[in-house]
Amino acid sequence: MIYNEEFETLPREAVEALQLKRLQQVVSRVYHTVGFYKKAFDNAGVAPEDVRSLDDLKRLPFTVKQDLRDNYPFGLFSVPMTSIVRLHASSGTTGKPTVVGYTKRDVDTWATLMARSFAAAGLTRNDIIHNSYGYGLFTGGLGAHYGAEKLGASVIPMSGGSTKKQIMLLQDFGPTAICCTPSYLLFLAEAGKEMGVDMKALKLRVGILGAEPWSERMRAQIEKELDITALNIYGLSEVMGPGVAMECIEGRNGLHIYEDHFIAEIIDPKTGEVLPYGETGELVFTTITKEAFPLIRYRTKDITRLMPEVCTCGRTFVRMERVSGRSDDMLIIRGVNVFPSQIESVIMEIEGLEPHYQLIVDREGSLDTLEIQVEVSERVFSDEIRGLQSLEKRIKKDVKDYLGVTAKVKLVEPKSLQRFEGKAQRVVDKRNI
Ligand code: DLL
Repeated sequence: MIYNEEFETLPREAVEALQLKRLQQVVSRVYHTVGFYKKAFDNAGVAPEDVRSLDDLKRLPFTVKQDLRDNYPFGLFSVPMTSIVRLHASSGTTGKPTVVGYTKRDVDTWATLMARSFAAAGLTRNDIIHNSYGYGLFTGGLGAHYGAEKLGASVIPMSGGSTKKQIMLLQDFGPTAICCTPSYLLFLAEAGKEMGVDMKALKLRVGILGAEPWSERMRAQIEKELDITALNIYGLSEVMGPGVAMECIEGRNGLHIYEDHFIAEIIDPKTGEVLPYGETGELVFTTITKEAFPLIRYRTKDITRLMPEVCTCGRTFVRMERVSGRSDDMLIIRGVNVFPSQIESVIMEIEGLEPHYQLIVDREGSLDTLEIQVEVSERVFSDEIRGLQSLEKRIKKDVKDYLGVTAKVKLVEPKSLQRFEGKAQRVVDKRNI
């Protein structure tokens, strides 16, 4: 079923006409309401009136995560706080998170796009949706929740964690769909098996999986272990949350971008030049209907390509290929976004540690692991073992408290980690996704 048939099957010319109209409105609005954009446009020598065609979008400057950080927490909002009904946040590159806000209408648009996404997965009001995305500042939980309710389905607001309870509810409540990260679903499949549960016999029919990179290989494994259809959902907090793009059950090849709300471009991450359809590069989004927190040409750092070919499902929105990587060093560990620079900030706050560290990321079974190896100072090294142990504990605790990830910590001798002449290679990612 197509949830918003009127919009989702618009002829291309109509999509583009709608995009242009909405783009012109948003550009004019941000110019007049957000100091940051006025300055950025003025510096680039463009005015809102210069946007006469969609092609003129490329004259506008990019927005990057650092801009969000510089305007922390609410500096890029385009409405007064009295109009904001919801805040979410995700990882920034260092200490502070990136904060996003929504008006009532924004929350409703988001719910609609999530309802569209569920419908694209073949779900209706007759379905029971088990939602294991985390509820809280992360957009996954509440985003999927509101969409499921909008669709009229029954939603189980399970959130993450409590594996045994998850398995119990999957058996007892008989949900027909599950929302979580692909790696967590594999983990649940393993855990269920260990508990003696026949995971293939559950009523689950479909998984709406995203928030981290995954592969066709993982899809095949998930489908085999659980006997379901595994579909890919994409989104990012800055742009909205989950439901920016979604794979349809008919095509299962690329994710339809909701182009009546977002304009997507692919750029060369080195030069910023816009690349034609089909070429691989960094995905850039402009939001054209958001009220609270519109974004102009936001660089996602996600690497993909756009596929304009018409899909068998009847939707006319362009598809993006599954994200193949990032153009920055952000890691996603068990669904939590982490920048090496954030770990560095935590380490640098702790006395007795040297600024030499390495992050080893791996996957044990279906779960990501992170090991932080860090050099201690000569003084600490010659200390007694108890001192070293409490230092390890402290790092582990701070990383968990500030960044929300559990890490193994290994203190190593001074000068034992590799040194680099150019850019330091801090991360060794051994995951074979
Ligand atoms: O992860 C929103 C979301 C929640 C999407 C639930 C899908 C499902 P952030 O925490 O801001 O938001 O992280 C956004 O996660 O830039 C990508 O790098 C990555 N990501 C999200 N979905 C996918 C996906 C949510 N399907 C960042 N495939 C994005 C690959 C994904 N990477």
